[in-house]
This record gives sequence, structure tokens and C-alpha cells, in this order.
Amino acid sequence: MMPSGYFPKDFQWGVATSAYQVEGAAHEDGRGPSIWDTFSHTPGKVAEGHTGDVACDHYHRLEEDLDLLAALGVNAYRFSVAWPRILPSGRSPTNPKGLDFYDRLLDALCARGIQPHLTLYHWDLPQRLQDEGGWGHRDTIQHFADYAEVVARRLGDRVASICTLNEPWVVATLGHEKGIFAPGLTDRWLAAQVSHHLLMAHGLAVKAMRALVPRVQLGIVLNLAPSDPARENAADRAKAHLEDGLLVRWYMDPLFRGRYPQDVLEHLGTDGPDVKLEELTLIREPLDFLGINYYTRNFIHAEDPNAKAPGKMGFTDMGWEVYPQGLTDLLLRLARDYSLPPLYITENGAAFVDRLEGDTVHDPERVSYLEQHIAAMSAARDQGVDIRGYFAWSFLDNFEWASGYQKRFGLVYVDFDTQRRVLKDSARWYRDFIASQRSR
Ligand code: IFM
Repeated sequence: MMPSGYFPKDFQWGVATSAYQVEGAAHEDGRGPSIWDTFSHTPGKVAEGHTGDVACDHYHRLEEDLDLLAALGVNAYRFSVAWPRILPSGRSPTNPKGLDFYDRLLDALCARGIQPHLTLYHWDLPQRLQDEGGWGHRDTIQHFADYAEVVARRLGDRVASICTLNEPWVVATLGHEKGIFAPGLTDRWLAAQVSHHLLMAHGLAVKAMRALVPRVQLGIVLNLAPSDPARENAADRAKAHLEDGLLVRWYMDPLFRGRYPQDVLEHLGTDGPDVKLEELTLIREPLDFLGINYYTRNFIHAEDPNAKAPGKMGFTDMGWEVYPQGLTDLLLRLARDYSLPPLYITENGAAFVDRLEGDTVHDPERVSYLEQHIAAMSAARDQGVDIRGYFAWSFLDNFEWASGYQKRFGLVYVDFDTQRRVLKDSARWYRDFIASQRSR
């Protein structure tokens, strides 16, 4: 079955990855260490002690992987470049071999007619900058803008878009408040400063790149979800509103309205960031696109933080509710509440337990997940939301952060012992779906 809806011929159908999750070659060709190298090598931080040292070995298998990408028929590929591969200590001097790798990646994509969508920061801060205070230190803002300039100058001639940050909520909250992602800190005050510094770094980088690559679409990617009250009572509704503030409005309001939400500032109290007017102006720098990563909704119960959502369509291997309606709801709400640039669904996908059977992996749940979410996106488009592309997460099974290699999100199965790649049924389904769109 194919999702209904009409998508224009130039709609971007892609898949996504990120550098640390797929590249491997952690110590090669002058790459410096990042906070995820340090974190994953710290005992107890990642499931089974897995690290991204080898990952999918994509660094050495570039051509083979891009052939596979081309075989899927995608016209777009979203990937990130590793800051510590390009600037091993976070600042100049640049590492020519690091830039050469991405140069080859872009040439190889262009040769295959696939549009490159580049992300500057998918969580791999150079360790040297972390040692100097990381995102908690204001100097990192300028270092990021300098890095953005280096990338724009060298790679900006072949990319369709550049995204500054992937999921700043994850960096601030999971990395600096909950401590479950690198750099593993647990300080709410610091997390709030970090979120503000990240947004300023985003604005400064956009400003710097705009002058250098006026043709390239510039934007940011946020992980967003509706926060639905578990019950129809005042307490659940109030908690859900706050959760929405922390996840959605804390990022959307400064980016598109020029202010932080008052209720969240009050909630943070003295832990809130110290914000100046000119900083809000910087954060509000106009954007060409907003990327949205959607996986599930939040289900909010005032007293029980572990309240389980109904899950009428099931749960993924991450324990996340399959809830495609949430994507439609979210998109309609954002279009209603904000004056938005064009949108991309920059990530959407699901981890399920996959079993390799000879040369196949049957993953009907993933097929159904993709189909339902594409239909949910289509429903929002039909109601007028301007969505220009969809990227399935992920192209390959890869290093799923604190879950290591235990959770598989790929359309392509990776045997991590042999590095063999095998198309799952979902990859074939996506290929056929894209082909059916082209032949309409
Ligand atoms: O694997 C991650 C990705 O790096 C960022 N967004 C969510 C994905 C699944 O957890």
C-alpha cells in the first residue's frame, strides 16, 4: 500500500545519517577527539560499552554506500560533517584530509544526481573546546561561526542546504541536564545557558554563511513533538503545556518570535539564561527552512512521569509510541502559531528488532511506520503546510548514541561484524514508493 497524497516532482525524498553514527575512522587522517569519543569510552555510559570508533566504517566505504543510496532512488541525502575532522581542536588550523573527505562525498553525491543537505553540528563537539567550557562558554559561539565559515567556503558550492544545529534540545537537556548524552553533565542552570548559547551560535553562523553562500538554503533542525495530556484534567493540561514550553516553544519562540516563552522563564527562575536584546535579534536571523525531526508524541501525566501512552498502533524498540497523528497535529499547530519558512521533515523513522535471514530482513513494522508517517505528513500538506522534503532516519543501522548498536533504525541492515549491508524490506518499499511518485 502507498500513502495517498500528491507530492510535486521536485519534492525531496531522502534518507539521513550523522557523522559520528556512521563514519568510524575515529583516529584517522588527523581527526581530533570529540565529546562523544570521550563519553562512549567512559565505562557505563553506552550500552555494552559500544563506541563510534568503527561504526558503519562509512569513511572507508563511501563509494559503496553511495551506490546503495543511489539504488534507493533518493534525490536527497542529509548527513553531518564532523567538526573535529575539519578542525581537530575546534579552531584553526584546518585539517586538509578531513575537508577532502567531505569534498569527495559531495562530488560523489553530485555525480549520482543526489542533492546534499549538510548539517554542521550533530553533537560531536571537539573535546578541546569542551575542556575549555564547551557550550557553556560563550567563546564556543564564535568558534562555531568560524567553523561554519570554513565549511561554507570549501563545501558551500555543492550543497543544497546547510543546517546549523541538529536538535539543540538534545544537546542542552540530555547532554547537560539529564547527563545521559555527552558531555554527561547534570546541571539545569548550565543546560539553560547552553541552549541560549547554541541558539546564538546558530544565528551568528547563519549571518556569517549568508554572505558567503547566498544561494544555499540555511536553517536549523529541531526535534519537536506534541505534548498531550494523559487525562482531561487541569493538572495534566498544565504539565503538558509546560513540557510543550520546554521542548517546542523554548526553541521556536526565540527563533521565530524573538523572545523566550514567559512561562518557561518563570519555571526556570534563577536557572534561566541571562538574555540581552541584541542576542534575541541575533537568534531571530531569517531562515530559509526549518527542519523537523519527529518520532513520537509526549504523553503527559501530572503525577506519573512514566505513564504509558495508549499505543493503539504499538511501540517501537525504543519504547516510543507509534503515533503518526502527532505529526499532522504538530505540523498544523506550528503553521498556525508561527510565521514559518518552508519545512522539511529531516528525520522520521523507527527502531525495531531486525533479523537477518539470508539476504533479506523482513521489517513490516518499519514499512508500516514509514507509510503512516508519510501519509500523516501528506495530510498536513493537503491542509496547506509548506513541506518540501522528507528524510527517513536512517539510511543505515548505526551507532544509536547511549543505546550503542543495540537499536536499529536503518532501512539498510548493517552486520557490524562483517560490515555487510543488506536492504531491508523497508528500503525496497521506500525505493518503490519514490519510484511511484516519479512516474505519476
Ligand atoms: O539517532 C538519532 C539521531 O541522531 C537524532 N535524532 C533521533 C535519532 C533516533 O534516536
